[in-house]
Amino acid sequence: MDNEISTQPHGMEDVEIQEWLESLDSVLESSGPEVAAEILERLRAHATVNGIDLPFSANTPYANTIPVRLQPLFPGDQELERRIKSLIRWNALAMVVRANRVEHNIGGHISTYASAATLYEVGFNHFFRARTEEFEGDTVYFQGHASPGIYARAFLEGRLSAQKLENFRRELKPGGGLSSYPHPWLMPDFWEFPTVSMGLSPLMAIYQARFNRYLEDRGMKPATDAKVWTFLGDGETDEPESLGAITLASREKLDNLIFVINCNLQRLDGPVRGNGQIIQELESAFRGARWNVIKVLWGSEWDPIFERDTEGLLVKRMGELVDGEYQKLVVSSGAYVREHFFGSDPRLLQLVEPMSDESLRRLRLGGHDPRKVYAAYKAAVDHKGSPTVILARTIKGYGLGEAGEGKNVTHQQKKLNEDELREFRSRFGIPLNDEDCIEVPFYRPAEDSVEIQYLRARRESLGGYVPKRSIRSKSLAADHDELFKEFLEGSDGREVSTTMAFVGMLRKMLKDPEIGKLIVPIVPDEARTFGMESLFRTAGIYSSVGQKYEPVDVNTLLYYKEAKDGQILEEGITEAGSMASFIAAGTAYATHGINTIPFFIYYSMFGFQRIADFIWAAADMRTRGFMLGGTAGRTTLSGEGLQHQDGNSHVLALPVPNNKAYDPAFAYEIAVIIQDGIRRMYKEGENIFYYITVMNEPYAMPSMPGDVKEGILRGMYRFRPATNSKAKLRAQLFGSGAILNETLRAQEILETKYGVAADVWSVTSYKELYFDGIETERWNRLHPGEKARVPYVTKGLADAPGVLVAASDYLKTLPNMISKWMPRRLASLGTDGFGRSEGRAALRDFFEVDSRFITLATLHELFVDGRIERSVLDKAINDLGINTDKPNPVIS
Ligand SMILES: Cc1ncc(C[n+]2csc(CCOP(=O)(O)OP(=O)(O)O)c2C)c(N)n1
Ligand SMILES: [Mg+2]
Repeated sequence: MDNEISTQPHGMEDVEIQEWLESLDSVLESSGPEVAAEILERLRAHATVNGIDLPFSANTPYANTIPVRLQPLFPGDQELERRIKSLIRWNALAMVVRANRVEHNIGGHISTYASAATLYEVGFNHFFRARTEEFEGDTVYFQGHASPGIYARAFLEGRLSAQKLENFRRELKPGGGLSSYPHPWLMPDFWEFPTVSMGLSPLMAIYQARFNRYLEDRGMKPATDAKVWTFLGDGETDEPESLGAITLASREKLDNLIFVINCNLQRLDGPVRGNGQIIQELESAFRGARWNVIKVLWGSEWDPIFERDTEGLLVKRMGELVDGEYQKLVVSSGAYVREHFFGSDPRLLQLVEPMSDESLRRLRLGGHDPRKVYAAYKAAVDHKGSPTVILARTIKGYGLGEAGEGKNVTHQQKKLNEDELREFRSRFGIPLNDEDCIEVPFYRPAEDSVEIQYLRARRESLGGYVPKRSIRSKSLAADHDELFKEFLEGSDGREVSTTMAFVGMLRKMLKDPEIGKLIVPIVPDEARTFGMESLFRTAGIYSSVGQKYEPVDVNTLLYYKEAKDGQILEEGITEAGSMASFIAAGTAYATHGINTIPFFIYYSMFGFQRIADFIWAAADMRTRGFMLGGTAGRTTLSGEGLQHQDGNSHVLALPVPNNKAYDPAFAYEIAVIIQDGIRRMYKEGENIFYYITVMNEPYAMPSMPGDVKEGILRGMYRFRPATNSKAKLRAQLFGSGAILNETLRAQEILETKYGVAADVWSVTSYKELYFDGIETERWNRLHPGEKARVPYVTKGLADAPGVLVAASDYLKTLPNMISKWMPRRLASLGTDGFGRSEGRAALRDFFEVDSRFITLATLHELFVDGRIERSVLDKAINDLGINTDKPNPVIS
């Protein structure tokens, strides 16, 4: 980097530059910043017209965005707030140090909160408004690694006991503990948003802010000035999700959204941009995306120095250093700062001549100065027309001194020695003597102390405590039998796909007097694929600005209708963004007290496989709603090939504990699952959500064969028993999704050609069957003295004779994982391997899941059992036209 300082480009005289600057100053003084900006804009245009090639830069100088003269007065008691903050710092540190004394390596983070304390405290004391009866409240996404500080504050507020703090990261202790990071699943009365998987919360927050507008525009909640505050790390911004949706936020003019990026210039291993400037990089990205960017770089101590610097030398020098140099400077002595920072130019040295080394060392960064942070927050909440990002410069591990302040190891620092503890205590004025302090006790002043009184009063004036999660929505009342009845009746021979059947249900649900308004259809640019375009016109596509153009297809019945009160969230090609909308809608029962019911339909391959971590976060957040994996099934989606054909998602859905995953074959099965899902989630208030795969293969939908609702929901039921139950050769065939039809064809072939009488079962959910099995085993293990329970699968197959064969459009592991509860050996067919661009018949031959292979597997099982001759098997292979030397689909 060029360290030479010159303010005289191309020999321009100082005086000339000075004249230009002075005349701008005078315009500023007499006519204000808008006129000054207008003049500069005109000058830029004029320069361009005259062939002056102005280099593009989205950056402003390396200085505070808000000048001192526009800085509002700090409304709080700064000294008292500093004392409260110091106590929180101490308790946050104590929590981590104590936890690691009790159990070595239990972990926890000190340095993240240490750097962010002022950013949070200014928010808590002056900005974050709680949810009340009258006001919906602000929404705050806390940086996951700062959680010790948030707990420590709740301790001072009297919301968390010392016992809870003692059990930080030891949640299984009697009386419970505190989760390492924000997890609504584990602390449902406290945390609202899981943020610790980096990059998820910035994207979720953008869609949350947009969903708030959606609710307002659709008249479902009053328009308010509630804000969505999102705290993130500068290192976190390297996650593609962090910045991936920032243009949506500006396009939608989300001035209800505020990002606060804690720019301590460090991540876990070292500097975020040792050789560059992360703040300038972020500024240009956000300014380029048309956000309101507020830089808070320098504390108030710097103000007089800037004032003395009439030549702009200081700000130029500040722009020259790379972050690696800055990291070194902040932990160096005043003498070092004088020599290495100011020493680059005698004129700079002169600026700080009157200052002692000690006062140079004490020059604070902006993110540690409440006055600067307050000014930035105030400007952010007052700003109209675009989202705001605050880039606040801080020091990682602020206050830890030798124990880690600004050091590369600071992120992992969990222990302090006695000297370090005493130093920290003294620096922040914690009233503990030398002896007590090394025990690192939690410290809370008396209830009637000025600190606690002040802290309580501040929160009271902001409506109560934050974070706090509560459920304010009322349960739905209706059972919706009428709504779903028609779908139990079949399609009268008409061939429809399960996707079409689902869209029919969706259309009907949208008209329902109770739930119609609550439905939120979400689709990432795939509505036509699913035959949902008819909903465009009837439900409308949500657009915050309505429709400013006449759509090209306006004369058609199904035209592309955008509307301010449109109901469909047509998100464009972003499964991550759509999932974030799903989460916002699926948690509105808590966040807003509104029971919105999201139906997110997407290409099934791009769900669990692509955005699994968002789904995990949704589960943690107790999100409710329905995810529909469209065009599902490795062999059912023909033509599309390796990247699109999904035989994985039902396996990838297994780990999500509260997700119910179904692979239904028929319309009535879907109807039963959705109706029951609405009941469980929105009437009974269960914290579950659904994954349902729907296919695009058309076939006649049968009517529901008797009362099989329980079987559908629990995972399997006998769909079509064998006609000749007295036959000598018997089999049980299990089919799922579109492959159920192959199973039914195999049933026929087996009966007519080989004299095998087979029952056909529809397996709607291997996951449900598996969970039932492991839970039953567990109960039996823990209750050996009681009558053993029997898994659902075992019970169901008690009177089911013959060999067992399962086939699905997913990996063979699904049926295999429940086979241990079956009465006999199971042969499993499935679609392990890469997909192919082909038609359905060829694909099912390739993956060996068609009726021929199901027939063969059945005969083979009978042969292994000694029930049929080898010759029968050989002939069958020949008759069925099976190539025994075909490539192995699993690895080809
Ligand atoms: C997706 C993901 N990857 C990695 C991590 C592990 N991790 C936790 S904190 C951290 C560094 C955080 O740095 P930064 O975002 O700058 O936050 P700071 O603590 O400096 O405020 C990392 C890599 C994580 N939590 N999530
Ligand atoms: Mg950082």
